[in-house]
Amino acid sequence: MTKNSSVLKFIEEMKSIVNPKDVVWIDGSEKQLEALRKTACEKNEIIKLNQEKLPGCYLRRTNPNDVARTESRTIICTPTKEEAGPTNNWWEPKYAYEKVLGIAKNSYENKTMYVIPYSMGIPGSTFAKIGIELTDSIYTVLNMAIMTRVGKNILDILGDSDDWVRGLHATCDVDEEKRYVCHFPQDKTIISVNSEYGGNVLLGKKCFALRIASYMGKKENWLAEHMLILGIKRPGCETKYVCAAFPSACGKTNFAMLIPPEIYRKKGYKVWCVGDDISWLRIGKDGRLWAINPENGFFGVAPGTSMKSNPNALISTQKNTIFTNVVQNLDDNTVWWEGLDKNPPENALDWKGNPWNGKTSSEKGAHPNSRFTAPTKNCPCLSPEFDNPEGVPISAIIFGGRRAHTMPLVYEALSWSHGVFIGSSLSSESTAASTGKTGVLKHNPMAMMPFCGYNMGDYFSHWIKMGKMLGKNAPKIFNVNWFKTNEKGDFIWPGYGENIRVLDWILDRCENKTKAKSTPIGYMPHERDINLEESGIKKEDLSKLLEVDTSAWLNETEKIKEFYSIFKEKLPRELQDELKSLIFRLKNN
Ligand code: GTP
Ligand code: SPV
Ligand code: MN
Repeated sequence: MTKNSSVLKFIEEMKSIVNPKDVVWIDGSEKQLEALRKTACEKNEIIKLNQEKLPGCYLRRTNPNDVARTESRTIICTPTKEEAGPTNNWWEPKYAYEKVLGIAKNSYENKTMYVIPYSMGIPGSTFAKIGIELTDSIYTVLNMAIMTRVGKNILDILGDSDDWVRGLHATCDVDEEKRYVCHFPQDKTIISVNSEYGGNVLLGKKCFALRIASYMGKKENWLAEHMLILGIKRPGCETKYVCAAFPSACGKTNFAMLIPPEIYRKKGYKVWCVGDDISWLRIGKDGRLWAINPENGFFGVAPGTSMKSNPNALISTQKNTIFTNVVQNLDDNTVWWEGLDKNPPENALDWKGNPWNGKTSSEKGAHPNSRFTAPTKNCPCLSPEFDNPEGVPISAIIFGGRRAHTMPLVYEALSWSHGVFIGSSLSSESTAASTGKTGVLKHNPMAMMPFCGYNMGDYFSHWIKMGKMLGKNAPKIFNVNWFKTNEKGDFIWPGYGENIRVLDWILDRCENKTKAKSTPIGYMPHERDINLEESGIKKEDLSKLLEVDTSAWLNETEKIKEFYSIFKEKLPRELQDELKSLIFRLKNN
């Protein structure tokens, strides 16, 4: 399919190690993909679902030891440990290549090597980047064909350039003790062994579009971020775009596809989804910050997705979708998960494939990190700008985490460097998106802790530098928290569609349409400026949501100080100063 010598050389090298029986190039045609689906069904790798109710949809059950990203086995391989920094696992590249290629050795024996040429971003556009993933897993091929733009045309665009990201995925024995996801930013190479789960093996996603791309962005003055992109049309205004970084399973897909409550819809509010997980941001010719979504599909959390919480996501999954680790309803061969509706199937198989009765079982039927892989094109609120290779201009950047206490519903940064401080000090309770205990409060700067491909201290400096380059065009920065709880442990804020009420205030601030209250932590809304019309939200609850508890915040600054200390001299002066100023403001309030 190509004469590109760097591509052919890489494939030959990898073939000599993993030893496949044959090589199949993925050309992107529906005919080839359909044949692969058929083969995967025959081998029981995927299950064809009810084609009348869910046309083009399939179910996959992964090995129960392989259901989420494995951060402890995700490694940045750079010549020095300092380049990877204190927040990443590090291996020396030579050691890493020997180790993981040793594990992959002969692992394709009697198997086919699939060669997937793909583009992150609109193929051929100035801001798109090309990758080639080699895999022995048809499930991975089928997912990549949804999540990225795959096919022969990508090789044509690449021509004889060697500017592309190399990827090898070897399923091996799905042995969790030998599972590694290695990144070599200097070599633009990713090697993943012993997993078949999403973020570990769909190499275009977190591995390339965040870890490798963040390293490229540092060198080339742009940003690769774990951010959704949405457009919001308000009555009498042109559509404005915002980016939001929330950690995994903290609400990006939901926010990106928000449906405003009726009172807002009647007034003419409408939200458009440009992306739900990853943004590539660069400074445009006009000096503003522009964002593209480099992906072509949604790899979304299934549990909790319903016609009530997120109809746009649910509708996106009704055709040409792959479901992973959800419940199979045996009555009509469809799927189910916790939170889909109040009517769990009684005659079903759980995510592990064991008989499961939703009415009587005390166990969950779907894995908490079960997912759907759905084409973006299915999304009813997909932005008309999704296919615009220039992307969209960004008016605001929003950070947010899952915080039961301390963090108010919304506040605004005093400046770009204060905004970088807010992003850098983000913490959030851990979720099922990664292996390990859930509900533990962890630092997660810019929601990028598991995804930054270089020293995070340098990453903070890069953010500061981008602000200087943007100057007066820099978007305003905000922080939100949908997850504050009351004494009973229930969420105070209703969330989902109601989040438009906060977004409305954010845009008013961007357009200088409303004054804010100065507080030690930043600008905050006056209570009267959050519109509670027809929300059922009580005034006293809003007060609770907008509370700033000085002693809790001083405690917070202690934790930030401790976290910052790991970066040593790499921590930018600006952030140290911001922390000092925050403490000063809190103490002198
Ligand atoms: P990744 O795909 O892992 O990056 O996750 P994500 O950030 O896209 O999160 P997603 O939108 O899938 O939401 C994850 C979980 O948070 C789901 O269980 C949602 O139901 C829940 N959630 C999302 N938005 C809100 C909200 O506004 N309020 C509350 N209380 N829960 C929410
Ligand atoms: C996340 O965990 O942030 C995801 C899912 O979006 S994964 O692709 O597995 O990273
Ligand atoms: Mn994500």
